Amino acid sequence: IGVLTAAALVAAAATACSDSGSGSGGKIKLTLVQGMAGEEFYETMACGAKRQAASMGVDLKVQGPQKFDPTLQTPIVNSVVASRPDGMLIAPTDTKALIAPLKQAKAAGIKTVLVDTVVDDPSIGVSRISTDNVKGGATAATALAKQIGDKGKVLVISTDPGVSTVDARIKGFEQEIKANHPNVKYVGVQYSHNDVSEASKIVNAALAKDPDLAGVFATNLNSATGAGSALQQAGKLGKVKMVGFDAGPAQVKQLQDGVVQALVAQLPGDIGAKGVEQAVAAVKKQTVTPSIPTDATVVTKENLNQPDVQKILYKA
Ligand code: T6T
Repeated sequence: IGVLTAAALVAAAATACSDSGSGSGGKIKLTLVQGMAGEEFYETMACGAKRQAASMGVDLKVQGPQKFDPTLQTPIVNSVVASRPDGMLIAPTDTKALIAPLKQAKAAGIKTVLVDTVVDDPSIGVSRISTDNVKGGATAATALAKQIGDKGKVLVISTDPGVSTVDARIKGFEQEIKANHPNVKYVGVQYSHNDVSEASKIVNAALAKDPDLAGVFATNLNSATGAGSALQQAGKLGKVKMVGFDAGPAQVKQLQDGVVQALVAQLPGDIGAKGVEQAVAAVKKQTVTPSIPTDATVVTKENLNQPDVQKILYKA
């Protein structure tokens, strides 16, 4: 086996993530609607989906709003529905607001697969593929409790209520603290609207209110980036411990710098690839799996450099 040069590796990566078959006739046509364009979790998901689409000879387009916001995602769904693909993979940005547009997709005969997030209507989505987020939240609670010696105040930073994934992570976190950590005092959840600077502000205000804050659980990428930089700027490194969901480049840097002690890494590439598989099966009227859980891995400084951990870190 030859050794790939750096240039060849870049070329291979570009090939793996480039759009597959642009609209050639006769192919199954799918569109992936991301929760947010350009964000590492959803770009890694797109990469997995594109690779799978290329291997199955399927045409896949990818679109997403500039912000994680149902008022920006809804018009994208409407235009995808108007373009009549055979199937759509979507990460809905709100459990309720996206129900009506997704009903339109169903009425138009578009096979829809929910990737990552879901809506509160079980009739939508021929298949739903995501991390077990309740379990992931509980895992984060266990990791944070261990870091703080199982005592002290802990705060959760999330995005917005009504986002299925992060709501489930909060639920799992709360349940685990309540059930198994009597000396950990949960001071509640605050919402950053998925905005890095808002997450920082929240942590700064929390530190002013509770100078003895012991730990923070950040439920996704932007929450963690903002919360971590606030801890860093406040000189709280090592004093306030943090666990974050997701493993983008900024989170890995924070882990290396001792800002965050553990990450719960998802498998967005697998979610995208399985989404394509299920959508194609639905279009071909083959057997579809209604619910597919994907794995989560706790990443720490200790296991960060293991090859099996390196390969699950999100792409930049
Ligand atoms: O945590 C992921 C995703 O699972 C969640 O639904 C929204 O936030 C992320 O995209 C990370 O920022």
